[in-house]
Amino acid sequence: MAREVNFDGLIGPTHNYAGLSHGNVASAANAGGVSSPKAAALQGLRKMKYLMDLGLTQGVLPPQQRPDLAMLRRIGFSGDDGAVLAGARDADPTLLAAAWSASSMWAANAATVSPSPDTGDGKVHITPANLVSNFHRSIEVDTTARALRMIFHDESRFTVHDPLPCQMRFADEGAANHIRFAPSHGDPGVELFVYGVNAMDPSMTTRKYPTRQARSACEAIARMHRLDPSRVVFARQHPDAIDAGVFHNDVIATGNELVFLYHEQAFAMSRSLITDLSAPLGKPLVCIEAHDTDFSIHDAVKSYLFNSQIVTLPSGGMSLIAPLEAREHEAVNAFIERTVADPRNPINRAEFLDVRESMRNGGGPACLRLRVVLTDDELSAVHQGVILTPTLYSRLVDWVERHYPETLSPAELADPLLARGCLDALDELTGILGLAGLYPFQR
Ligand code: SUG
Repeated sequence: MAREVNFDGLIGPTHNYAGLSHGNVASAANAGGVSSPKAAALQGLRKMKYLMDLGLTQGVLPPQQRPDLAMLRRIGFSGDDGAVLAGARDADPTLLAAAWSASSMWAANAATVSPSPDTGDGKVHITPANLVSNFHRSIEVDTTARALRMIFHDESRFTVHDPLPCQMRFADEGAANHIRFAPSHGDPGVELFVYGVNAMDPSMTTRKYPTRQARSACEAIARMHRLDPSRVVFARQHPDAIDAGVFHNDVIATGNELVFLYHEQAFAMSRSLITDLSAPLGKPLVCIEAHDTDFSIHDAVKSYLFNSQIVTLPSGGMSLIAPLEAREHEAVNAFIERTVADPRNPINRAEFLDVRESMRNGGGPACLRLRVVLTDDELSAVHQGVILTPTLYSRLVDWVERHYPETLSPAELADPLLARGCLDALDELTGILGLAGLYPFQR
């Protein structure tokens, strides 16, 4: 027996809108706005509970220590906490915002995961993403790696690798550019790695927006995870998609088991891709291709339909867990209705969830979660403190209610008292999740 466990990033108390991600149109559009950290975290928790209530196994990944004052000190800001924060604000507000960024909420970027049926040594392999393309995200990797090592601590079943070298040739954004297909979760799969750039191909230059995933990173992960080369496919993102705001492939394509949902402009070569994926599976993929005549790539970015989670329901069939924005878009909603009604695919339900606070930074339902396929035995070896139960859900809601600011504006990011309050909250959180010692300030 194997199941997919979704580990969602718990949205931290410093969630804010700083416009730090060039090429992410929602992040740019909302730069400088006032965020609602409490509402954001409660939206995220409600999504986790929704999946738990569907009978799925749901995990929680803790937020990071923010603001990251040690990072600001490392780049030359000095004095007490207030002086460090004010110094960064005066020198470059984007550095101050990076120190406060709650971007680890987007757990799809935490790591790439290959489950045990796919790997040469029968272990679950996990590579934390180096996230070198954006400064505010690159500072996540140490704590992410530590959290994953604490959660997947059993070395006889799990290998948590070191992140790839921190250089653009190995730019890695984790599972957001990775889709695993298999007849059912526990069967050997075929892993699709999607890249935006190949440093070895000089014709692939960046155009309007940056490319964030390098082919060398994909190849290295496939080797490290001991994947069978005949069951690995590398595909290039369509450069037009990147320039339309598809900064990660999970904004334009997703899959579950044999279902592959994508826009016709997602990949540079869609036709051969389907053959390459189906051949080693020995079974045809169930392809749901959205055409430009259904809706444009810009509508895909606006609605985040492809950032839905497609989950296999314990009762049979699949559900599409989509953001509210997809229902609000007429052409996209019509496409969803056609998909659900179509007996040729197993998606027989669509649910629309409110994750608007995250969406305003370019993070939909699927961005917020890291998928880990686990056997029952592997699941029992995972640190149980992070597996959602009704009790844990209530404790986390209560913790958020007590500690999170209602709103956060850019002007407040220089406040040392707010900074102190965040650390107190995180200290309590590691007690709730049984992850004491996770944060630098606790060691
Ligand atoms: O890396 N936004 C994130 C969104 C990540 C979405 N993840 C996936 N597609 N899997 C990013 O661009 C914006 C932060 C800001 O502007 O304050 C940000 O980092």
